[in-house]
Amino acid sequence: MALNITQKIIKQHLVTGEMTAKNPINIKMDQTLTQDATGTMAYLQFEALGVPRVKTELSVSYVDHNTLQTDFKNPDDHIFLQTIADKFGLVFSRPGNGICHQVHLERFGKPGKTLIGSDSHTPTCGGIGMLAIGAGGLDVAMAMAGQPFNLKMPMVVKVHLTGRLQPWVAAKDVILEILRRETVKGGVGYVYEYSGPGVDTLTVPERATITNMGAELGATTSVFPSDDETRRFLKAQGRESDWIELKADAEATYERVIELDLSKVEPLAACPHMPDIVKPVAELEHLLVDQVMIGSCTNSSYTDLTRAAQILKGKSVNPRLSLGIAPGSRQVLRMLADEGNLSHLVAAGARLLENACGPCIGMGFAPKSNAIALRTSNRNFEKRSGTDSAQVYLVSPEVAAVAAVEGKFTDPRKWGAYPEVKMPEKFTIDDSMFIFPKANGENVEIVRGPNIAALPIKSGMTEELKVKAAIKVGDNITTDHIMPAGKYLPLRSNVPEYAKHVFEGVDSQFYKRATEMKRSAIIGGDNYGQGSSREHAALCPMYLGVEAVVCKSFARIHLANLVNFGILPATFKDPADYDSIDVGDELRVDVKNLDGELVLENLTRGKKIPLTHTLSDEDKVILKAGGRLSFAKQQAKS
Ligand code: MIC
Ligand code: SF4
Repeated sequence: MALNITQKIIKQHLVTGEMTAKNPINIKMDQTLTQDATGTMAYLQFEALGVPRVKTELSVSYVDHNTLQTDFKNPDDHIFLQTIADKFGLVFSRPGNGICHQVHLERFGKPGKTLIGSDSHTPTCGGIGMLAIGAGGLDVAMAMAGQPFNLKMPMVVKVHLTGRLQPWVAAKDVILEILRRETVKGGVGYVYEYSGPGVDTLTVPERATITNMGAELGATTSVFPSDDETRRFLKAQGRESDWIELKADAEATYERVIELDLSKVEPLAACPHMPDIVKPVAELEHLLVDQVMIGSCTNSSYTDLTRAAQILKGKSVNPRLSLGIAPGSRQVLRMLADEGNLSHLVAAGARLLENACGPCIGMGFAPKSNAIALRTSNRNFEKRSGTDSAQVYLVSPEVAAVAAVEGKFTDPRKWGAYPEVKMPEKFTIDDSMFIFPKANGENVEIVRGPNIAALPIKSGMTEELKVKAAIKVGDNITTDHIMPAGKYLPLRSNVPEYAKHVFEGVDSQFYKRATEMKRSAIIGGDNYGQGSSREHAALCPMYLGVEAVVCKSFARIHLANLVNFGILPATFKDPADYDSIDVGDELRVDVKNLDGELVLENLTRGKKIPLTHTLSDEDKVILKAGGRLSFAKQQAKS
């Protein structure tokens, strides 16, 4: 049978299940990655599983989110992660080495392999032909323990690329164009697989920009073929032996096909406050700009920043704004320095930020009140930048650099000659900021500072959920709405403290109300839980007594996280029933039997509301046990 790339990789890694669309399958994970903001929790969970050593081909623990170190909390997390890595056999990427996705692409990603990461932008490595999937930390912990990853067999969309990008048009514009067409929920249940003659014209970092932001479509992942370009990239990274060819069979079939002529794409911007509100830059030229940030795992590669430097060479940053530069990795930073491009950036007045996530996750460099900020990152959710009133637009490094000089949105195509930047034949390779594991970690002592709180574990599900509606929210609620990051990010390893901020920006009374209600439910609209993979968006509500989320539809990773933490995820059979529940209503759901439809009784209004769910048999057992960790522990005992 003719197979596409997604099916080929899944087939090679299939442990159980049938490869028919939407069917539950289990696949073996070759590699894992974590970052510090989700990693501390993932390793606490891994520890709880009692497995002495990771069982993957490669597991890497990165530190890139919490690097400001304004007090003991971040460094406590770092040393905890370093000692954990040492003990359990992981590679540790030290703070200062770069953003997990960029570094993984440079140093570890391998075509044809599977990767699971506790960060929603893990699909970045799809740019190198990996099947790279973002998940909650607990799913990553299970993969490190050698368990296969459970998912629904994805449907595959073919994105057929033709033509070639015009000067000043970038990979960022390609993914923005796809987001414009597909929306932030259009990708749920799908893998976006790129093909066609246009693929040859894109470098690996360009492909990685596209697969990175496939996360914003809600997609399971995105993947490019592994071809000569992939081979050149790996060779330049000193890893040619990691290359294999990977392409779809000529007769492979797809669920849908998207045609995209690269030569017709124009410079685009995602407007506040969603990545799919996309407009041509040419239509935004009336807008003055107050801040520009070039960086994040989407656009911080060597070519991105070298091009920005070439645009800024001999120019000055406009006095009305500040330009921040956050290179994606130490490799990128060193090469910028060695080739003189760092000097152009600094001479132009750019402010050099650490090569980490930084402003992308609201860690410093917040814009001023009501600012218009142009950022090359992937998410422009309200308040994420750290300034509630800021308006963040997502753009390519080209558009960002030109705006930094002009002080306003400017269609870069008017700007003269497009600086040509070649992919290097050899990247500067320096792995000295990785700590590779010792053969035996038995005697390593794990260092736990006061910020590392014990892991809350839920007891089994009761036969009947008798809860009160603690909050009712609209469509496209992100995990940033549920569990704000930014200034609270240092609390990631301290659930009791972090839980005080659940839904804070949406409803400041939520914590108080949920605590008083003791047993509660969340009522949501469409695409509930989109965005980040942070399992705290399930874990912290669980800690506050949330037992069910009832909404119109869910985002994939968040749905899995809810199951993992023992919260029932159910959808309205008839979306109109959303209107039949209000905050404070008393609700009852009989969950003795999770097979088939459920009925929610709104006791306050005397109304019966039919609910549906997409739980697999395994999910049901996990929910009954009170979550995946309780389930795994029960199994270990039996
Ligand atoms: C993000 O971009 O929102 C994050 C921070 O990288 C998250 C992970 C997290 O919440 O820790 C993600 O994308 O999964
Ligand atoms: Fe870091 Fe931002 Fe990428 Fe998330 S999206 S991994 S915060 S750079």
